[in-house]
Amino acid sequence: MLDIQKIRADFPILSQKVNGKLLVYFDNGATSQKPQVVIDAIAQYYQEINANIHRGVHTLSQLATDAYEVSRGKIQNHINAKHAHEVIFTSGTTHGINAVANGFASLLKVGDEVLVSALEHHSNIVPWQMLCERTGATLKVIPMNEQGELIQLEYDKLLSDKTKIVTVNHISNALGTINPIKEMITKAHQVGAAVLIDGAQATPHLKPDVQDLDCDFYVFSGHKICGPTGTGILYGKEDWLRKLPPYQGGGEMIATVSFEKTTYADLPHKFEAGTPNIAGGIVLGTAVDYLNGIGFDHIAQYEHELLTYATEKLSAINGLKIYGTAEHKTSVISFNIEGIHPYDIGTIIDKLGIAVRTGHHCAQPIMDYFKIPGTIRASFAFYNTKEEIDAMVEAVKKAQMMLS
Ligand code: C6P
Repeated sequence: MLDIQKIRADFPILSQKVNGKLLVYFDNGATSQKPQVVIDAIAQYYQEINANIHRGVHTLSQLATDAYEVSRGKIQNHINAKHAHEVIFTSGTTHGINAVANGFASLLKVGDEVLVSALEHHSNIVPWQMLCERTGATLKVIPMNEQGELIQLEYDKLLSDKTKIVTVNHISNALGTINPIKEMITKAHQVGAAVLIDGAQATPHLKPDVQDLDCDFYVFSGHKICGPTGTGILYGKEDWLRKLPPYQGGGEMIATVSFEKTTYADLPHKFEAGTPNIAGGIVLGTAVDYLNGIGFDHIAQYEHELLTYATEKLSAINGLKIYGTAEHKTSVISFNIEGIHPYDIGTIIDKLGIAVRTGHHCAQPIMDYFKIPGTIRASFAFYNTKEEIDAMVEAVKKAQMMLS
């Protein structure tokens, strides 16, 4: 059992008033709030050990380097990567996907196929479209059904020896669907394709085990797991990271440089050009420690309760339709109210202190599938409560009355 009031006290922003009302923060899919321990760790880094890393022999530089590498080790343990050098610090999920897509440009040719899913965020569509434009490879799409589940029979049909990489999210940001990625990875490997998993929406809710999943790449963002913005992780199997060329050139990613030839540094530095977000990388380790202190089993169980409660309460509102009713779902509810634009509901409930996301959620193909401009998305975290859900339901009813 989680002590929610104790957990809420860790998050100073949650006791704040917005528009004169106590904040109800249901936009966790966009970014999570930060516990005091994370906020303090950022200040502590700048107050005590701020220096550039991997560069100086002086004490502060060594302290900062050590803290950065300790954090890499924490992430390695957290996702169960075999080696610390398979964990690359990035600025976020988008950066990680672009690094891999860019690397595949050297491997693809006309006739090859890249498989994405109908449930992807734009960050896991556009880099692959750009890759296909560059190489002449073809982008194919695994379709979804009305519940927001990927149609596995269609996936089976799309896989062939032409498929070079399958790239799919672990959990959909717009609908909350949890995809059966383990089975999908096994099938992709049977035709010799690599697999990238976009874990941006999964990592706030579960602890991925990259060795058990056997994925080739797993990417996620630090800011969605209580860490700072501008942080993220690209996990890649050692063989793949060795095979792919670096994404960016610059300081720290080299072994030797002359005007005739440059040789690259070993992993992970080959993919970490330039001065990174040092404080962010270190504090991402603090955030992961914080979440593991609460425990992902507890988080998953409690968030499932919130999802069930909110689904029941919202479904009782006349004219309300929920999009995304997959059997396996995380704590995200996308909905609309008949005859009312999602922005109008979002704007009114914001005045009542309720923060939700409205719009296409950077997943326009999903909105096109349902023939809607967007949805209202409430995404819950372990620090949310049933009382907050009640407040949202009342606010939505009020907005509906005002707008109809
Ligand atoms: N989704 C949302 O409100 P970045 O911006 O790089 O940290 O994450 C991009 C991204 C990639 N994949 C998925 C599945 C995502 O959900 C996101 C970010 C936020 O849904 C902001 S658009």
